Amino acid sequence: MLRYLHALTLFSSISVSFAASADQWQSRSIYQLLTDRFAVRNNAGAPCNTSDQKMCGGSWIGITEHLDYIQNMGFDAIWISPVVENIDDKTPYGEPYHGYWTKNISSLNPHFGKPDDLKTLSSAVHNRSMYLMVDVVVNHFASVPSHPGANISSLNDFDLTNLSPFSSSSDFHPFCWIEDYSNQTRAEQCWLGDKNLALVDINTEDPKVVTTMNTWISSLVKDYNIDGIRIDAAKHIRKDFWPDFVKAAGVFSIGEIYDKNVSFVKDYTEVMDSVLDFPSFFALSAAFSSTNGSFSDLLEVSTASQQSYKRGVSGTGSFLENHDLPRFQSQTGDLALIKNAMTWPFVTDAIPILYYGQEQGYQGAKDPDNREALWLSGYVTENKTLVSLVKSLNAARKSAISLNSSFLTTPMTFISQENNQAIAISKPPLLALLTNVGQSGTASWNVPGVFDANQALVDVLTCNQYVVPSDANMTVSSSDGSPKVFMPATVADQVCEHEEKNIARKRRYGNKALLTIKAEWETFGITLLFMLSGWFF
Ligand code: ABC
Ligand code: CA
Repeated sequence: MLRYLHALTLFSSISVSFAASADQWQSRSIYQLLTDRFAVRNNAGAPCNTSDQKMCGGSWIGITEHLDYIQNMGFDAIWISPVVENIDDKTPYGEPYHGYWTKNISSLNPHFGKPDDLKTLSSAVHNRSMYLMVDVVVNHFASVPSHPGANISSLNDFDLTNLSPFSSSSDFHPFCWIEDYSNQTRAEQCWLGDKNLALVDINTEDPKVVTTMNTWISSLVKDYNIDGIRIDAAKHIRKDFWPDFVKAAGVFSIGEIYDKNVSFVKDYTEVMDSVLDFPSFFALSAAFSSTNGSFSDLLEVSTASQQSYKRGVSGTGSFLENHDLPRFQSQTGDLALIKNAMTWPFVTDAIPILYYGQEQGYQGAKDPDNREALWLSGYVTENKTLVSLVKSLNAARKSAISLNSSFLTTPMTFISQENNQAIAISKPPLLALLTNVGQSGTASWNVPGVFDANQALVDVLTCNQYVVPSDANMTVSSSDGSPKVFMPATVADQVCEHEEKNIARKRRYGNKALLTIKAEWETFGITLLFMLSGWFF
């Protein structure tokens, strides 16, 4: 039992203000996309040069037309870019194709479509029993200074009259750049952005401003039937602003608290439903981006998050990439490392979030290169290793949820390995074996007592079978550094059915799983018998 060094048990059922919605989101799997870059209407072959930082023509209709692509990978929620009208000035950072440069919160961004198009997207998402998450920016509006590039000394350096509904200086905090992110007062009351393009900080201490924001979010959610909100720059507003805001939204809220310290992020889990798990992201990325990465930070951070976030890691968003970070595949081309890192968000207590394009192997580094147009990939799904991986991971998680009613509420446990380049994560009925030895390395895991002796398992990533030894002590190795995700064969077969059946079969036959061949022939024989009997009688 000493091996269970990181066995985590802290998961309390403290009452959460918006428990129902958070609970509903817990079983979901989210595909994050940038509206301008995911799909153009009618699949037109629009060019899109990411370094130009210009609008490429993606739209809500485009998304609606490509929901099959997302749903077929097993996602049941999408997170789209902010939807409100943005500034239309020319800036040194190009056009607001990302949607974060708010000009007017009362009207929608015409580049992404008409209000009816957003309603159509929302209905289409719901018709597929999927959820819609919208990114919302409360912290700031955007403004190009009257003399871009020149030093700014006050709000007078801006023409605020075209912003709406806030356009008087009392609606904004007095000018100052944040400069020091560790000074919380500055982080909340000074400005993001720079002298080329300022993110003019809203005066969220003013009760009139607060009421306007709460009324706005309430209407936005209702008008477009939104199921969840991702709160941009949430750490830049005083914490006690958030409870009323998320209550006004009335749906699941997940905040962006861009910081690697659990001790900093944890407080925000008290004032909104959930947070994007940045601390785990930093540790995850470091653990798998090279064969020298360390798992001890990842275990430490995960343990700390389980213990300090209000609902543990449950309900937080686990991600490997987003639109602000260099893509993982810009840091390593080692397929084994990539597959291991991608597996993590799907096998922990969190809600998995996949940033569009990762499944297509996109390698853009930092903003703006990490915002490639997805249509340039042709949305190809056949023979795409990472698309298959994502499909299997989503299917495995769904199967686990349906097999074990307490899957979502049972905290994961880590089973440390003597070899510090391997790690096992148990979340019954899933057992994930991860390693960072890389594609030319060999990894091995020793996992005692997680499954029953002689139990038949399947690694859902290869559909290979494995029978637990009679002492229940699993010893598993991987000769190409690939991850493994084991499940009981009874349910895993459904997951493998999901995959291209023939490829899975070939793999199994290749591995001389004669029992499987026999079983399949038996099924075939019985089916034939039934057909013949139907014929004769
Ligand atoms: C534009 C251009 C860029 C150009 C930049 C100067 O201007 O596109 O090419 O380099 C939007 C757009 C961006 C745009 C910005 C500014 O607006 O998407 O393209 O950049 O005009 C959110 C969104 C993000 C969005 C905004 C603004 C906010 O996800 O897409 O940007 O609405 C901070 C904020 C965070 C914000 C992020 C971009 O900046 O907190 O809300 N994201 C430290 C700070 C963080 C800070 C981070 C990055 O640096 O603590 O607060 O995030 O600057 C760890 C530490 C962390 C530390 C990291 C780097 O290291 O623990 O604290 O983070 O170890
Ligand atoms: Ca602020």
